[in-house]
Amino acid sequence: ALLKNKLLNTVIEPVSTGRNKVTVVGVGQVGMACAFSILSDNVSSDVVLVDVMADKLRGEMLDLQHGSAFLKNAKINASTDYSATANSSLCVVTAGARQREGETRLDLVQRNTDIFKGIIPQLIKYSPDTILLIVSNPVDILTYVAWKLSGLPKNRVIGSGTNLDSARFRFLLSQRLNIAPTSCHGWIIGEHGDTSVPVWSGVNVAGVRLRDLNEDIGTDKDTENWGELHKQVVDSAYEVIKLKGYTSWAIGLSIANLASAILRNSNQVHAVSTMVTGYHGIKNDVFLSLPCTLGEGGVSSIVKQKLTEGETALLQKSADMMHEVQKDLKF
Ligand code: 6V0
Repeated sequence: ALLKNKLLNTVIEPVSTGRNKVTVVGVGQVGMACAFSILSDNVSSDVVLVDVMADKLRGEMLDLQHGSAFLKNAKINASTDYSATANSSLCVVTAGARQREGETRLDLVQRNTDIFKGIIPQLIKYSPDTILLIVSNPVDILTYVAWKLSGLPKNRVIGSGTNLDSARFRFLLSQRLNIAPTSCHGWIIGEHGDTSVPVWSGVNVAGVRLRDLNEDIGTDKDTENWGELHKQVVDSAYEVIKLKGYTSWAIGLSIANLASAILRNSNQVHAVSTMVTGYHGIKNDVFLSLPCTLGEGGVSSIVKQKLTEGETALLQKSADMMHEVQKDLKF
């Protein structure tokens, strides 16, 4: 008999798929940062990587597998064939072209839509009840594209949205106030990118609203120029791309945080891209970020923020822009 059979007596065949299986499509800078954060934070114990570049894919898989002894016994697999993704609870999609220096997120739209046509139906074929978490840019429009291509209910298709922008904003607040980012509360909603909306009316520390201390905060009238923080948030990705060529660590951490909320059914509130028709006077079917509770079913509720007229107008402008781009997309 084989050594294995001398050692082990089978009671039942082991269950092949864990309950928290996560597929990451795209093993570029962003996909690998997501996979690494998910594994090192112990969010999933069953991670599958997919890409079209077979060698790079296998190399990344082996490199992570070699670190298994330092992780909590996670299973790590990779394949160019989507059957390996079967029964994933969550599929994170990071595949596609990224911005080159000077290119906007919206410039990528048709290129990445075409790539999604080859990815989304395959994911759904093998995991019909999955949750899709879209990261590829322009993320809000591609979340709409993924929703259309997947046929999933809207609560199960989520874009990483302004979760990252909000984190960048909280970091900048923390620097200026010398308070930990987790204690600086501020939300950026709307489009992930150039027309995102900072909700200055709600920015607070320990429930003290900064606007009550400085009524001009975030406006051009503000002599302390706090509005600069939002400009920096908008410029963040451009700056990092200019300096190192791509962004990766922050988006990876942000995705692990979202994945954890979903897989642990925690009902944590995050600014993620969701279908916003009917909210804040938006009429078209577009995806934009609003604060959402996340759990096993995906988005379970949307927080109805009290926005000022100015904030609502900015959000509606983002929505109009999304719709303008979406209507010319070829599926
Ligand atoms: P990258 O390093 O070029 O990696 C992209 C990967 O996608 C490569 O490994 C490709 O082989 C793979 N790929 C391409 N086509 C397919 C396909 N049909 N099927 C499977 N895999 C494919 O790019 P990077 O990882 O830097 O960026 C990926 C995407 O994330 C880009 O669209 C970025 O703009 C976007 N980001 C989104 C962010 C967000 O906040 N939502 C943040 C950062 C980047």
